[in-house]
Amino acid sequence: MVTKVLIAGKNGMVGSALVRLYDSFSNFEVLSPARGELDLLDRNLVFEYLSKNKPDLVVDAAARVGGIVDNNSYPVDFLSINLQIQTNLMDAAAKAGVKNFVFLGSSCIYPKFAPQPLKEEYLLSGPLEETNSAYAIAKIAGLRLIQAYREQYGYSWISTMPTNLYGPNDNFDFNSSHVIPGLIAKFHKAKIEKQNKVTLWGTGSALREFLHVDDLARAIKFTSEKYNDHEFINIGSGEEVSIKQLAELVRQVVGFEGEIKWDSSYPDGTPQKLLDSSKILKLGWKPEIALKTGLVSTYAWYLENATVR
Ligand code: GFB
Repeated sequence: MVTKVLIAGKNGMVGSALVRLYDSFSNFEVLSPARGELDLLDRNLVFEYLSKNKPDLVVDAAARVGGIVDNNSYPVDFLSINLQIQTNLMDAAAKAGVKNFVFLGSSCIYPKFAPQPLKEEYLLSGPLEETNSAYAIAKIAGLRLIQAYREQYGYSWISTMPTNLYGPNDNFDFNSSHVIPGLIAKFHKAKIEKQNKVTLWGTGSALREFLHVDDLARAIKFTSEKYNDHEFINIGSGEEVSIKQLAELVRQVVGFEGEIKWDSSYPDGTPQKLLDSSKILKLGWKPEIALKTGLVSTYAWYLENATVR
């Protein structure tokens, strides 16, 4: 029996990893419309597409995402666009009778000072991190809408809560990217231009957990088949580093030999956001790509594919 899976957001880092994974299984038919074919902000089009194609599973990997400075600069985009995309997809999927739906949260939506490691029940237990509160509220609304569809219509739809992600097909733009692609691009430019220093944001003391996007794709397929609960489920690697340690790792991988400076006029954001992933680990999933290995392969992808500045 072939399962039809719709991957929304196929050109993004998560969406493209999901397409890579599901394409490798002969018992899945992958629908991965690009924005030109299915504009997720056009509610009527989304309803038409879902009722015409009737997928068995929808994974919403489409969102307006970005690093700390991007979030801080465009709160309207992060709130309005994400609310529209997720609501259009879920409402259209419900109308089309889609059996399974996986929504993605993000570890940055936990309270700024919640106890670590973060358990699922800590969500909404305290004030949000200001730099990305618009994105957080949009994502929290999406988690709640999944639960509402379970309560009101009995759907077995679920939400996952990934930690900070990195990998191929990420956004490597200096200003709008997340930290790993940002550092890869900055160290690489400094290396080829023989600069003697690179200035990074904040103090470097923030702690972050990182998961390779191919590990996340496997976790999403795993939970869509093995997990069916009202509560969302954390997906983390358990591998945590300070941004200073990360900068050292990326510097070695890229081969930059100059100095690293820190500009504390930029925000550090949440001091720490390590997930407690014991629930998914108990179910039998585990991460397979160690950070150093993932950094090496991501830099190789960058050299092959990303337009080098
Ligand atoms: O990955 P990042 O932008 O987002 O920043 P968050 C992580 C940490 O790296 C922060 C520091 O403490 C940054 O100050 N950093 C140092 C840098 N140099 C750089 C640099 O050149 N670029 C970037 N981007 N950071 C995001 C949320 O928070 O987490 C998003 O804003 C999203 O909404 C994401 O959910 C997962 O990890 O701080």
